[in-house]
Amino acid sequence: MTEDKFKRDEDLFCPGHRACPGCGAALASKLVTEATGPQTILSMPTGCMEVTTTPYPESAWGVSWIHNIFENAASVAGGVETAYRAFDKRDKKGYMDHDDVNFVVMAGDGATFDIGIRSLSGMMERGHDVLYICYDNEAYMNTGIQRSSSTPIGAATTTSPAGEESLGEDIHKKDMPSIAAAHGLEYVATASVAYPEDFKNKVEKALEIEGPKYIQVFAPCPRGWRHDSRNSVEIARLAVQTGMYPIYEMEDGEITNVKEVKDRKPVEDYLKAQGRFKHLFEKDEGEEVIKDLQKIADVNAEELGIDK
Ligand SMILES: Cc1ncc(C[n+]2csc(CCOP(=O)(O)OP(=O)(O)O)c2C)c(N)n1
Ligand SMILES: [Mg+2]
Repeated sequence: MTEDKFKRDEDLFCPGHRACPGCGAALASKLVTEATGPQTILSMPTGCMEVTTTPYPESAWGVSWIHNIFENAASVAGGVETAYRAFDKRDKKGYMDHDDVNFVVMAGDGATFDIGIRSLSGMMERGHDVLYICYDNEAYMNTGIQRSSSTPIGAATTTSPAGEESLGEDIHKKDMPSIAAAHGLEYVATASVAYPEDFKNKVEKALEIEGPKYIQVFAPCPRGWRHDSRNSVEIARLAVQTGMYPIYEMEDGEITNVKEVKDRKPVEDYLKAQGRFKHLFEKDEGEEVIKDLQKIADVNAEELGIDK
């Protein structure tokens, strides 16, 4: 591409990638690069965002981008960050100052909650100056919609299918932001692609802080959640408006900011919009699961003070 067609400062996540229409993770990626700017080294493990944005020899990324295996995205980012510290102490000809570079991980929920949690924990414990962003589409989408420990109860996936014996996933979603906060992080936040400015502000705020930071962004997957691709943002908004996916900030372990909701909607509005919860409305036993999910939203609302 010629220089004038490829304006690095403006388009750091470029069109032409292979993500599905309505992909929440692709939208999240674009928002991340808008917030980080070009002086960023992004570490990304395997997952939908990796396979759809970097088919060899192409890349949709205008920031420095490192692919690594599932298990070690956080270790790689921590290693790069440490290398920049070392460069600062020596002749750093040709390298930017450590303080001028953003060290970022972007990884799916499977990579974060399950397979990469050890390296994430180590990176946070060692105190690397790394912002870890999990794009949460609540399953292993790239390999065919298998459940992860982020999948909410009641959701049908290929490994938690709904059928005669099953009502979909039966284990509660792991509270990953609290696990991150328990490492003593100064900044942990949840966000949603339905509130892009809020998300970008959180990324910018996190990057101002020295040390490890964790942001989890809700990213609908039309293919995996079985909804029309045009409804991704609306479904993400409903997740917040029902209390199913609260968005908040935690500073030094304390909740300091919550997106409040006026006239919180029933979770049914959110569930009905997605095929992955369809069986809950077709089987009598589904009613109990819907009640459980409503309870999760109510507890979120009470504990976080969501209701306006
Ligand atoms: C150690 C290891 N196990 C399994 C796989 C196969 N694999 C590749 S991508 C993927 C799914 C990733 O899920 P997630 O991190 O949630 O990202 P998403 O695909 O949903 O974007 C899996 C299981 C792998 N590459 N490496
Ligand atoms: Mg996923």
